[in-house]
Amino acid sequence: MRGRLEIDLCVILDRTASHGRDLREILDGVIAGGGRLVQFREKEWPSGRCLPLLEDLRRRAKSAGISFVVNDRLDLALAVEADGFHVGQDDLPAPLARRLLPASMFLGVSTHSREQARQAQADGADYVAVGSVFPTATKPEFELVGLDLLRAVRGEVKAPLIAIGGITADNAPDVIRAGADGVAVISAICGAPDPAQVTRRMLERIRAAKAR
Ligand code: TZP
Ligand code: MG
Repeated sequence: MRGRLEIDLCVILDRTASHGRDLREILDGVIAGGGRLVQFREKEWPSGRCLPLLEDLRRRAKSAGISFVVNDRLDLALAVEADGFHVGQDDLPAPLARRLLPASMFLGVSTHSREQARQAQADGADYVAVGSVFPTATKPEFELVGLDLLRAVRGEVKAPLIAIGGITADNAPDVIRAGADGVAVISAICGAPDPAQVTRRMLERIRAAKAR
């Protein structure tokens, strides 16, 4: 079955947030900074166009021994034998995804309400993402849920919780204190001049908040 995911920090590799920089370069920085989990997210390119880049990213992640998740695109997740697959509320329904995935593959589900988070857990999600916790420019149609929803979901859902949306090294400790097990970030790292340095700093701050 599935092993264990280290979810302190999930860095989402998103081409449009990387301002023309190669995602390989960003992934190398994340690995150098100690990142243990990345997700590939591509909302525009068709699958065939993604594949050479995705295969390279997957290879790099594997040789560094870190976990690799693919957002929304089941064909691509299966093609590169990703460690996990992530769906949003408008993507493939989680129970169907769970049924189509090999038992060894993790399933993550994005949620924006208590009901959705409870449902994601019931549907077999290995982790539940909650957001957008803070305002973000990365996802134009984001639903702002705030730290209050995170606290409420924490009280009702035992599955690991990943907070997403507008998270930075500065506010990550607040998110952990509100009950998240980890955070997912796009712009804070894909848009940073030095992704390795921000990865390192975020991990330090998250781990310090958890230790308290
Ligand atoms: N889901 C909820 S908010 C969000 C997604 C994919 C975008 C997060 O991006 P950023 O740049 O870390 O705010
Ligand atoms: Mg989606």
